[in-house]
Amino acid sequence: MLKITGARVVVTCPGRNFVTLKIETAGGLHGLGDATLNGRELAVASYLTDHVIPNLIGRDAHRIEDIWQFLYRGAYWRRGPVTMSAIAAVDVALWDIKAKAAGMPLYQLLGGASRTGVMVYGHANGETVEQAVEQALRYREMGYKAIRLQAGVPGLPSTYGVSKDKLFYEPADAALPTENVWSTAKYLPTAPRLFEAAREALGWDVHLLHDAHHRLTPIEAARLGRDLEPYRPFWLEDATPAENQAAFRQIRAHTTTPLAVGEVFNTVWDAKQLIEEQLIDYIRTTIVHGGGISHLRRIAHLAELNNVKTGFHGATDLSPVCMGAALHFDLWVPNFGIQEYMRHTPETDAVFPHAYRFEAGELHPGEAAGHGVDIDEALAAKYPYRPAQLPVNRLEDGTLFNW
Ligand code: KDG
Ligand code: MG
Repeated sequence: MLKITGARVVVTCPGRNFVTLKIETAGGLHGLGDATLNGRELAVASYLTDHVIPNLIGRDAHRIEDIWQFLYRGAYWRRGPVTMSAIAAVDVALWDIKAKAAGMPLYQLLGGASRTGVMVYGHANGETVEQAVEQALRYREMGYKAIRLQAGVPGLPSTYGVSKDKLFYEPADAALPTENVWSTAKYLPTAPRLFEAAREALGWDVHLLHDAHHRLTPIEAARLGRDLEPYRPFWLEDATPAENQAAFRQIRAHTTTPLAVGEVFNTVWDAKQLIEEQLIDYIRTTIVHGGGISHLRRIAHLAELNNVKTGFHGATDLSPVCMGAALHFDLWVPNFGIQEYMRHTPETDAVFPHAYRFEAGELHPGEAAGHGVDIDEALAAKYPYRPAQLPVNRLEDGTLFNW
């Protein structure tokens, strides 16, 4: 029995908001879990403080599965991003504690390393195709083996994935949502042009990825997938909104471009049909939004049976605590594909000292006991919460669209 004696939520904003759960035990060990849900941070903080923490005190920190089931089944109201992010925070903090108690890095508890490092992809973007390709060349110089490419769309004032600050893209940029304008007709020819220019400049010895960010219909996505085929993309991500899982049948039927989806999913139920019908190639749901290590493990096993690999979401709104846990998972999981790695700012890295490191296009979780990520609470307190929401998107005639 390793008694949980305390738990609290730390909200901090070292450049962007992060919600972190800290669980303390009688033995003096503590564990951390990320609970950040971009633009809706305080909802998860309240869910944890008001409804979860009172249920944790006095329980045995070693009974991770029982606590997971208690929080999932016991709430009666299942699933959803707020609930599942809160459960994930508890789950990851408990895995952190268990691994610390064992004196082992977390990946050893999961089954040990399946590889020597975790291949990551970085984000190259620019207002124009030329600028995006220039950035891609910089990423290759930094050692990246895989690069996501996003470029501005001629005729649109701004678009998803294009930022002024080239290393730290942060879309949640205002207390009330920024309004963007979208035109699929203007966008569709730009991605193939971008990939053509990138292959010319970078050659074929680097993986290239692209995110359509939920903006296409299945038939538009099918056409884009076909147009990208000559450039052999590693994946086309979030081609179409995925609440309608069967919609991916149409895309799949028309293109051999690999498909990735799932960063907004919360449970295996969001992806069951996509995985079982082998409609996708990569599942992007990651630790914090998908119920933690205990639930991601179930998703990954189902995916493995159906030739689907992992490709975890790793944007800056997933804290270093999530990244640390994800890297241990990535190092172990047999059907690993790739890990997204958008760098955090130096301020964020200082608040969350971590054992993981980047080297030659790969991340390694390090050998510290637990998941290897801690929080400097005194420093965190210097960065109070600032309201920030993600943008919304409208079509040129004003119709509200997907962002
Ligand atoms: O909070 C939303 C971001 O994490 C998301 O827009 C980033 O699509 C994204 C990606 O692939 O990193
Ligand atoms: Mg994405």
